[in-house]
Amino acid sequence: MLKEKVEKALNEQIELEQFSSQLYLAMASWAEKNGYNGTANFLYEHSDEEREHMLKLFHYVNDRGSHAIVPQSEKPESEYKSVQKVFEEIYEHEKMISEKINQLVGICYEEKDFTTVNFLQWYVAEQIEEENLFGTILDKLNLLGGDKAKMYMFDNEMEKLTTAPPSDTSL
Ligand code: OFO
Repeated sequence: MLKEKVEKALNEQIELEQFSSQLYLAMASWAEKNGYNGTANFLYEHSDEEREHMLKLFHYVNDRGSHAIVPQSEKPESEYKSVQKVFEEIYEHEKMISEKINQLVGICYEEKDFTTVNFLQWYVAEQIEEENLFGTILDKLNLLGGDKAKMYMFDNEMEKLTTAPPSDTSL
């Protein structure tokens, strides 16, 4: 069974991952409504990935004999000023998540729970990837400066970053 402090911290991380999933879902919906279908598909997929991050923690807590709690997630914004603003927010959000993961690892060290430290290494590595990915996307957007034709090309490129087939838009 996990120590109380570790269980609480993991449940807080579950809540954060759930919020990330909801946030990217809201952003995907905004992008879709505004004609950025490539960006929308990329964000829908990323929302699913965040749910997987949440579930991975969820199962770990229960597998260790503790109790994973379904979080009540805060409602994300549904309106965004631009694609650039969306990615600025994501980048800041992911940096915050990395900080939280590091704090979580710190708590596990304090509690001498090295099994959980080991488990969390996946998240540490994942955050490096995510910060790199979103940092690169944001650099690209900063170069484009909101130019409409270039934004169209950007949106096509985002589609290529999506591994899942595009959602059915014929309905
Ligand atoms: Fe976007 O990352 Fe989860 O952990």
